Amino acid sequence: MTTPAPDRARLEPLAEAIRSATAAGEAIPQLAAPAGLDLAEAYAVQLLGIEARLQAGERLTGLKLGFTSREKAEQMGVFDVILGTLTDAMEVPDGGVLDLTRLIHPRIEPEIAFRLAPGGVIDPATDLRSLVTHVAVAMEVIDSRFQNFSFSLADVVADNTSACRYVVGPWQEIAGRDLAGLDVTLTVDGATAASGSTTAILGDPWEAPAAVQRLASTYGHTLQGGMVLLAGAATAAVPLEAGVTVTAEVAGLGQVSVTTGTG
Ligand code: OOG
Ligand code: MG
Repeated sequence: MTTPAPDRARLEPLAEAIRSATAAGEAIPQLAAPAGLDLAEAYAVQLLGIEARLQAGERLTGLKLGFTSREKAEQMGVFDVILGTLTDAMEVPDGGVLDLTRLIHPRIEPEIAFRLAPGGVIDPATDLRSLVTHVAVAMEVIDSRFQNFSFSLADVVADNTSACRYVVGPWQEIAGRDLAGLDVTLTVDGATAASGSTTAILGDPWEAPAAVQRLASTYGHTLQGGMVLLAGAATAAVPLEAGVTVTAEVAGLGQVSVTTGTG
């Protein structure tokens, strides 16, 4: 999406405020209401922030949905499905160390990830689901740049849907896999911290690619071959502390884990 010049002048400082809060690891007050941001402008702020990250050398790796589950929507008081953007700087390897330095108030949540077939830019009219080749258990670390992890719909969209880090487990070939009704468990040092079912994700995680496609074409996100799509959390998010190992498991699909550290 190219943002018209007058909007750019108004929206760029908002993207910059979010960028510097992220870099400093310091929360800022909500900004959508004072700036009078509507939803389309909030997405434009998000995309300006991503543009700056790409200019600084990051690479686009995927897209993510938020508030696809009722429990998440209730936890945060936001009831619309939202789309955010993932880059390589947010990726943590399965079994790797997640550095909490300069994260503000990180939380972790279990997700399902899809991978699209390799290729170039995808025509927005293509059925995205037909391009999915692999699925995996994943976790997303979210870290709102807003004080008290509290925001309006436009705030959280401008803040790239609180996207912070993500970790994807071993990819499985889809081969007509049914993804609804699978038990999901999130454990911290072996103790269950959250549990639920993949049915919590839009009724069936297979609904996620169409939701990504709809939001991407409405708000101007690029769809590219090889991208990872995060379908949204299956449970409420859990606050993350240093020195713990967090594992997400989805019955029949596998598991993924990460250990937190500081520096
Ligand atoms: C927004 C992100 C929501 C999900 O999976 O539902 C999200 C937030 O909760 O701060 O990523
Ligand atoms: Mg999420």
